[in-house]
Amino acid sequence: MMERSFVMLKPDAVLRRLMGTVLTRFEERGLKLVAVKMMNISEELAKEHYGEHKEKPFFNDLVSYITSAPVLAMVIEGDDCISLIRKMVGATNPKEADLGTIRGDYALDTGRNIIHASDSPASAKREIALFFNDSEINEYALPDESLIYE
Ligand code: IDP
Repeated sequence: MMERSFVMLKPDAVLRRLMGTVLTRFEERGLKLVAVKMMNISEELAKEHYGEHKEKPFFNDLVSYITSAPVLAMVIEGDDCISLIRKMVGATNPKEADLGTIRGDYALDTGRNIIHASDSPASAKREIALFFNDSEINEYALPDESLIYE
């Protein structure tokens, strides 16, 4: 089923010049980027986005980290792409992430794990609406879709 996921390269990915490398992985896999923007997240948006963790001991550090420099927020479209992108991203703790995953290849610490990706269709819907207006999401066809999909 065609899905959209919310993906965000966190400040460490931006500052470490990993944006191109990570975007290339999604593009080479055959996924379609339908919205991308660099932005500074306000404290309010950070707290809303990570609301489910507000009682956790790492919450304040997480909000500081995510607001410390720009992020690259995006919407990615593809067949069953929410779970597929989570697989590509790897485990939350990069030391436990498989090699070949984004976190497993480029990160070491849970608190600096370079990327966020929606974990379910409900989260994707909520997160896309938090970061993007409908008018910022681009609908277009890729010319090689018949090569990517059966
Ligand atoms: P996820 O990003 O793999 O979905 P979540 O459990 O939803 O993982 O946690 C959200 C984010 O909060 C993580 O990506 C990481 O940046 C941060 N985080 C989670 N657990 C810890 C922790 O124990 N210490 C520091 N940061 C954490």
